[in-house]
Amino acid sequence: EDIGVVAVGFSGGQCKPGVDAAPAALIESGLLTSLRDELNYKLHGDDQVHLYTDLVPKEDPPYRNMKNPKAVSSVTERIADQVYSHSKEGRLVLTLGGDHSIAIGTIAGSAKATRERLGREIAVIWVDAHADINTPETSGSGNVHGMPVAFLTGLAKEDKPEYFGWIKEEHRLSLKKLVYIGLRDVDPGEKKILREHGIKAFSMFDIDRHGIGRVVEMALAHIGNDTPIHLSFDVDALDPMWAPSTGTPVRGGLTLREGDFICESVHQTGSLVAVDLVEVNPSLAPELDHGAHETVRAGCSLVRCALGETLL
Ligand code: DIR
Ligand code: MN
Ligand code: MN
Ligand code: MN
Repeated sequence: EDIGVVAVGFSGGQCKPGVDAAPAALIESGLLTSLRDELNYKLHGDDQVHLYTDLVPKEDPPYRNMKNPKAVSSVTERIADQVYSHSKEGRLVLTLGGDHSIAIGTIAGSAKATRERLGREIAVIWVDAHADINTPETSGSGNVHGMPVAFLTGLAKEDKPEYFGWIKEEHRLSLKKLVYIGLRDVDPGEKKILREHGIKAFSMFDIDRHGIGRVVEMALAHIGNDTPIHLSFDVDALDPMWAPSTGTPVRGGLTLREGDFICESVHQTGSLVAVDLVEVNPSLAPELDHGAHETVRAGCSLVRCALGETLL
């Protein structure tokens, strides 16, 4: 089986440096070689990490309250092309972030390719402590990593191409085909959006109540059988006990085993078309013994599970 790898060293969707170093750390710890040698995947694309420095302008003042708007827009537009090219060839696309703003590019690219290749709309399983569905207007922080879902679903729109106006209908995701798992830190404006649009979301409360097995079953049932799935996994969905080195850790999260189970279950559907792993920041939580190393290890585990390594 063929995998397209996109290694994205980009941190402009939020304010903490270091998340750009994650792809190199994941690759150095042997993630890609194990996919190649143990799972016998044929890898295409990068072992080299893209830094997209040519796309980051010198002047990039806020626009509609967004920070680094031009940089994030042009980097995600480029990522959309990279993911599209792999996906159009029928490869499963693995993107190693970077902050979660990069999902604007990965999902735009896989949505477009899947429409063209299979004539199908993709579904997205968004695993995260956060909903990342702020519009530029509801966002308190101005960080675009808190807005990708709004742009991808058309809740946020913009005409100017240099400010995400490049996102067209073929790049978008239907609100009905979106499902969240792991939420526990959702802004008031985001809660209103989730409620008003009836978006399917399984919070930590739901996981405590029903167990992870039942929650994943319900999430997959919502998506429907035989729908191409894009899994976007923010490592901060895991409890900081397992993934301390991330920009916005929130206590009370998934165990590593619960995260792995989500990934294994999605692999088992046979419908996976793309996986993102984002928000690993090896420069954070240095006060914790082996914090960065453990977080990288957790990230590798999630990806391996999504690609079927742990299933018999
Ligand atoms: C917050 C935090 N909702 C924001 N979002 C984060 O900035 O919009 N997403 N940390 O991962
Ligand atoms: Mn996120
Ligand atoms: Mn998050
Ligand atoms: Mn398999």
